[in-house]
Amino acid sequence: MEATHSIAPRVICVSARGNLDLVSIMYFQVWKLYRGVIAGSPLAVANRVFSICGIPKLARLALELDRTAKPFDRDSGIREINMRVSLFTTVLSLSCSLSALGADFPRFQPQEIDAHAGVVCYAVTVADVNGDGKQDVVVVTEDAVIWYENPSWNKQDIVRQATAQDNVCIQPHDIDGDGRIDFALGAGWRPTDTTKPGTLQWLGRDREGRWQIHPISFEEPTLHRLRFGDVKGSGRKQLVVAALQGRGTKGPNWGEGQGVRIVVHDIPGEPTAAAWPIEIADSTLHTTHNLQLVDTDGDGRDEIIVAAWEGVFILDRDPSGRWTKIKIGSGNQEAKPFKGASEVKVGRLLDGAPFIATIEPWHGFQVVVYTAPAPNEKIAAGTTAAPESLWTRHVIAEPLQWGHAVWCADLESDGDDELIVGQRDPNKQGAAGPKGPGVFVFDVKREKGDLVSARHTIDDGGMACEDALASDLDGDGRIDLIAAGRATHNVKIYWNRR
Ligand SMILES: [Ca+2]
Ligand SMILES: [Ca+2]
Ligand SMILES: [Ca+2]
Ligand SMILES: [Ca+2]
Repeated sequence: MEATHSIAPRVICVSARGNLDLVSIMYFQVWKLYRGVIAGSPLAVANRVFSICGIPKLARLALELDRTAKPFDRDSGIREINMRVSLFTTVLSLSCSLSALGADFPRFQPQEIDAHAGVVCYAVTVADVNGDGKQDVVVVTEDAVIWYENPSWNKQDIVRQATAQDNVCIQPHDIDGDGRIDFALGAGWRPTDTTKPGTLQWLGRDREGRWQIHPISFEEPTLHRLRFGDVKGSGRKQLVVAALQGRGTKGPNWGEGQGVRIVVHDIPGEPTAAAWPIEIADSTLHTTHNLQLVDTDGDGRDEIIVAAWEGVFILDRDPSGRWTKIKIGSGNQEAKPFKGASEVKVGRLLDGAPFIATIEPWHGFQVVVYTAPAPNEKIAAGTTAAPESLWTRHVIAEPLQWGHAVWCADLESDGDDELIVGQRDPNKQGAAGPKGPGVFVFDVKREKGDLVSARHTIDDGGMACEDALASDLDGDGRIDLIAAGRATHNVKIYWNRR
């Protein structure tokens, strides 16, 4: 019930924007939803509902009306409620312009917390490193893992010059279950060496709080991305690791030869032992540049969404341990020399239907959104999606030189996810749109059956973005952006302000 209460009013209010008759009807529905939850008159409920929906102007109006209107008699029934809703919407129409019904896109205030973290900031994530309840920022550079303490952003090393250069990827998880956050770290990054393995390790603290490096056995060359998730439905997370290239493959046609082994590691009872049990989720795809673990079908097991040379795929494991691969996105197969898709994240449209956002082709120049064949259709193996039924591909922006980060989050608190895109290189001279590199947000909506998107520039030129993510760092309910740079070497927070 909690989920319904938190999501439905947002959806209803957003759907109703621009149509006051609808506002009236929808408000009544919202009121019905909330009357058992929030004490007080319908207008007090409206105040709460609109506050939750992120429409402060309407929330204040409701509060004002509630103070000035006659006391509401709970027994006087639906007619009274309807009359008040009618009064409410009439006053609305007089008091608010239609534009005020829609929340404006937030302003993102930049704060550079490090002007030079390293030669290359390969990855950025957030985790509560010191256990004070505030998410800290963690950055991986070629030779260090650094954390920045929220809110001073004081910089401290976790490790430096203690792992095989270059470090390349990181994810937080309490691996040893001691209540303190640990990190899985991929290192030994050599992008074209498809014979010698990269190194996998986890970083945890001893009793005295000193960081220790624990190697994990790993055989695959070009270790590139890792994620924690429960792909087995065991109630405990596994560590899923993807290399970039298949063993022995070479460019420019990286799509030929042996595929990448996507390796699922169980965290053993004694995680400091290097031999973590593994199984292979797939070994047929090439240039698997990124992956996300997400339970798209609500069966309690995460699927692996992977962007590859061959397109976008879902890898799903059934309880017996059998893996199924479903192609859902074509990727860009026309581009040369690189093909397919490189970044990938799942988001939600306002109607609740999932979309998948990618950069295409590999290290590409297009921002692409895939929508499911039918709204709300289940998308994993064994469900209603027919194998090989590709999702609809929408190119929502191009060119965008060397797109290198995608994240989905509801930055406006209006019920749907926006796409956050990090661009690593400047656009070619004379190209349309922003000059780049930078950070851009795309607001994607369905409109009369089509997908439309609006671009918002967060940073144009000040962030050669290698990695980015979204997280509410100051706990004000608005989701902030964090990005880390390659050529700019920097780390920035973009504070989500109204
Ligand atoms: Ca903290
Ligand atoms: Ca721990
Ligand atoms: Ca699932
Ligand atoms: Ca949104």
